[in-house]
Amino acid sequence: MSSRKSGLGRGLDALIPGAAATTPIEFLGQTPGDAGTDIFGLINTDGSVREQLPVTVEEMKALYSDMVLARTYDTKSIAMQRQGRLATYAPFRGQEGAQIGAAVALRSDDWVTATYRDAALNWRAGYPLDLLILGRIGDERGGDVPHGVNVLPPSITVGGHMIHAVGLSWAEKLMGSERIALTSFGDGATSEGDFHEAMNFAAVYQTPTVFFCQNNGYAISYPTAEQTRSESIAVKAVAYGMPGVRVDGNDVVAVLMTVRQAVERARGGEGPTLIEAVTYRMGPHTTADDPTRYRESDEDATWEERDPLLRVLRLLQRQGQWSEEWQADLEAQASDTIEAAVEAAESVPEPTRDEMLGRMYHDPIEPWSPSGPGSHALG
Ligand SMILES: Cc1ncc(C[n+]2csc(CCOP(=O)(O)OP(=O)(O)O)c2C)c(N)n1
Ligand SMILES: [Mg+2]
Repeated sequence: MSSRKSGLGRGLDALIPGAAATTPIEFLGQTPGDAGTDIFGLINTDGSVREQLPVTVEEMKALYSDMVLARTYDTKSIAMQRQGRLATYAPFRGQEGAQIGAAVALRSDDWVTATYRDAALNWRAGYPLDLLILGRIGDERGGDVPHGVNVLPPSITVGGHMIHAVGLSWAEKLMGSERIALTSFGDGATSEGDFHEAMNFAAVYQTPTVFFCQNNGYAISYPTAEQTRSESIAVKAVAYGMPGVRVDGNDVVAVLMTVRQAVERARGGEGPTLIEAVTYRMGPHTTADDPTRYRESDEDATWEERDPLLRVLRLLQRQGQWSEEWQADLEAQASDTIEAAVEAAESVPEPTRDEMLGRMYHDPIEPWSPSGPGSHALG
């Protein structure tokens, strides 16, 4: 860990009762020479902590509970896909710490634009679970986000949603509101033109945007090391004129602190930040992928030990805050919540032909016939 002190982190000290904690802001405002290689982290894999954490025991338990729900959702979704009840599914096992930490740092009316792999982030930011599931069933009404939930439907297009976050946050800035936007994307998305356009525009116009990259090691089968010649993803921020920070994406508290600081900068009119959460996709790219074809066999074991849930479980055990009964309760509650959401999603009647076409065209096409106008849309 770096011992550099930028002095920019003083504002955060108030959030750390009695602690002189290192803050992620130390990694912000780096110079091109040393940018983006240090990783900010607070919780070790054995559950010991490097410094006093800026969260209470209750908050820690709530973060753990959210991660348990996220993992239960992931496991259930894979099973449902295997049963033919969901379309292709993109697992996020191993990324729960990054996603929950980021979402918890937001205000409920902040904007979120995220990906097909961000179910936990989207859910924790307010997207109803049953609609997430409905979307995975293949029903586009899963994208009908309720009024007041400022989370866009998950983007399947890699990188496309980053520019939406910049536009939304720019609009909020022009309207003089305090709302900010967080956009979540993968390491592979940084090779898309949209990433560069979004980063440049956000920096030039100082939009209140948080760029949250989950570097999970791969873009499908393509390793991050071959995705870019940059030393890291975070270092790319330097060229655009915004701070870039690298954080242990499997450390939910470190992610929470880092995103919180970036959010505070954005809300305070200091512009965008790029965060690289270093993590690992423990499962396949999607349920249609076989990662054994492109991964080293010992890689998974290394990352099993860095599991974001395991280290918090160990931390709670060290503090005498964990028991088997509590764990069983959490899992049972998570399972009930997810079963209820699945039931809600599966009880939505199938859309009629008119409903499907009505959502596709502004002016409904009548009479519709297999060879008539608009028929190409189904071809
Ligand atoms: C514009 C576009 N190009 C290609 C694809 C096909 N595709 C789907 S996921 C993916 C890899 C994305 O990798 P990354 O950004 O690291 O996200 P991850 O899947 O690892 O979460 C690709 C190339 C797509 N969906 N959209
Ligand atoms: Mg990736």
